[in-house]
Amino acid sequence: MKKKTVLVTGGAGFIGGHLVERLLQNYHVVVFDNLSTGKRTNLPNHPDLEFILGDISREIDVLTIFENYQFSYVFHLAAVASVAASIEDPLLTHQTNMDGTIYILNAAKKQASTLQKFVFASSAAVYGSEPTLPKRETSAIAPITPYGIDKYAAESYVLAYSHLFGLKASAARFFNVYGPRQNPQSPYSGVLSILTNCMGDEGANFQLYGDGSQVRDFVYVEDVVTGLILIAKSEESQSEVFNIASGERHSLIEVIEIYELIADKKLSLTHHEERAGDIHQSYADITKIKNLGYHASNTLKMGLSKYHEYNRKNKKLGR
Ligand code: NAD
Ligand code: UD2
Repeated sequence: MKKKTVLVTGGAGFIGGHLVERLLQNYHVVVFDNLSTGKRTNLPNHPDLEFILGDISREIDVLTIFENYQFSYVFHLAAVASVAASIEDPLLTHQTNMDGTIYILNAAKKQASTLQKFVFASSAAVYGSEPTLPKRETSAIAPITPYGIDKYAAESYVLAYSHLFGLKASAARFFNVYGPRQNPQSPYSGVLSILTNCMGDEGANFQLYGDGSQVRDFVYVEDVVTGLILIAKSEESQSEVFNIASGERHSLIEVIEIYELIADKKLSLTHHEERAGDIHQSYADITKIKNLGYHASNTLKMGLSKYHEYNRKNKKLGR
């Protein structure tokens, strides 16, 4: 039987690459990516994988891909994923994160009768610094960066297209995602990618901003993939938005203690002023996605062990 075709925009990125790997078990996958932050090496060589180099902020690129394929599912992950970049250049970010999303929605709308689900990658950044915890999907929306503003606008568009044009669509708000192939190069990279790098490097020093009491809900990338596929397959998810997180909460100090046990190493760290605008606590209520059958299979300890092991092996291979 012919396999169904799935589109993953941003499929060559950190999260996209993991999603594509899982989807290839059952589907023909088309990745659409401009490789601005993504890499071909994030993707496997597989007979059911097609890579298309293109830019979602160019309408012609988007129209062409939807003219050439009939998709059963669309996972829209392509974005300028860095908050710092969105602050530096809000307009350029907006062209990808907002305009690009509308181009994709307009094209997907024409396939609404056969498209089984359009899933949009949103972010916990939509909740901003409003302090009520845990964050539920019904919590106040108060984005404080161009990135968060565009994510909320884009997810609202996705749900509006569902109501207006019968597009079967849902959105997922990821909390702090971590795991193999996350890029640790920028000071604004996810803290666990930086920490993992430090744990695997003898001379490295970790810079701790604030006193380490800040709390986050770190979710392992494989669990994000599980959540995305569950949302795609579920009928109840239509026109709804879901938090994807682990449901665990840890302070940075706790995370460091857990990591030191896993790596059997004392971390060298220096203390620095708390970052301006840093949110003290962020964690999710995941009841809504649990009601679809989700559970995070990886505790923080399990996820960090896998990530550390992956890094160790790659270092040995000189990658
Ligand atoms: P990433 O930067 O690794 O992936 C984004 C991908 O989109 C890259 O492959 C990049 O090349 C591609 N891309 C960017 N602009 C494009 C354009 N104009 N046209 C085509 N492709 C383009 O980031 P990630 O962490 O894998 O994030 C994936 C999605 O998840 C993003 O939408 C991001 O906003 C969202 N998200 C990530 C996190 C996290 O913790 N990593 C948290 C919340 C939400
Ligand atoms: C996350 C997102 C950010 C934005 C924000 C919205 C990531 C990588 N960042 O920021 O884009 O959506 O949520 O709330 O997903 N830290 C250190 N040392 C380091 C790096 C970080 O102490 O070298 C601290 C940092 O000050 C913060 C915590 O670790 O208190 C987590 O930092 P982060 O950048 O991984 O994630 P976060 O939640 O601040």
